Amino acid sequence: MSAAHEIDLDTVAEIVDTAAKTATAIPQLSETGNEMNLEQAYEVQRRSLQLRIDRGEKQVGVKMGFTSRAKMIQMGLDEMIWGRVTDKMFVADGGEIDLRNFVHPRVEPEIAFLLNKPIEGYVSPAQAMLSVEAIAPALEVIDSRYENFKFNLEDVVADNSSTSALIVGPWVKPDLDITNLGMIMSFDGRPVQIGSTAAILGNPARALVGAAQLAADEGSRLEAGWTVLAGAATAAQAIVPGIHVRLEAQNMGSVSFSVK
Ligand code: OOG
Ligand code: MG
Repeated sequence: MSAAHEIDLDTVAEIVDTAAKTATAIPQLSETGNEMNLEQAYEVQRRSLQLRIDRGEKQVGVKMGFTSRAKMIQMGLDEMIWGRVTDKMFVADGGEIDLRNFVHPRVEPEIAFLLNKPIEGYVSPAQAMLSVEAIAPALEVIDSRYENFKFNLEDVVADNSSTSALIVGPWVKPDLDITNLGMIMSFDGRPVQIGSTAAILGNPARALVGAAQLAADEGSRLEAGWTVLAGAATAAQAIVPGIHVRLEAQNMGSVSFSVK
């Protein structure tokens, strides 16, 4: 029997929640006596979401992680994961983020789906797209609460998969081919990551399918009105004070924010 059975999941949920709330780095759970299995890690994620809900936040979506080779290689993990997105995590397009609210944030070029119908169970990419009202270029600011941005799969899942902030650009109708659209992420006008939506599982609609699958696995579903982030098309890039971050996505438009 593993030590995992003796872990108090409520205590662990409070540890990760407090770290996020106070922007304070913590040692990896797996190295400080809180080694969990994946199921327990997701339970911690759900309980820490509940702590946010208790403070008045509302779940309005989910984000997928490790849906591209670039991200898998950067973090040394290769299993698709998800995190929960609340209303408080949204930053307006063209807005500003304050680095004091983060531990060591990085930004990623993504695309977002807006659902107008629930997605339930195991569906095909084409079926999943029938519930999509609109798509948009999006920037995700991830911020691991673990020291040195280092974690194993269970650690990162317990930490809500590093979910921290997101900036969603203009919504457009999902009637364009999204399987191979160029993406250029720039800092102060200089490209720092260049990629394609093809890097996201060969078709970002598959990330939506993956999200529906993870929901089905826990007996839930993706809800109408939710925003779903497909996962980064490239490696994440550390952000520093004073820069302007912009993502230009082919045929979709652009989205940007500044760093204070
Ligand atoms: C985990 C979150 C990964 C993505 O887009 O792949 C993610 C991390 O790398 O900290 O958001
Ligand atoms: Mg991401």
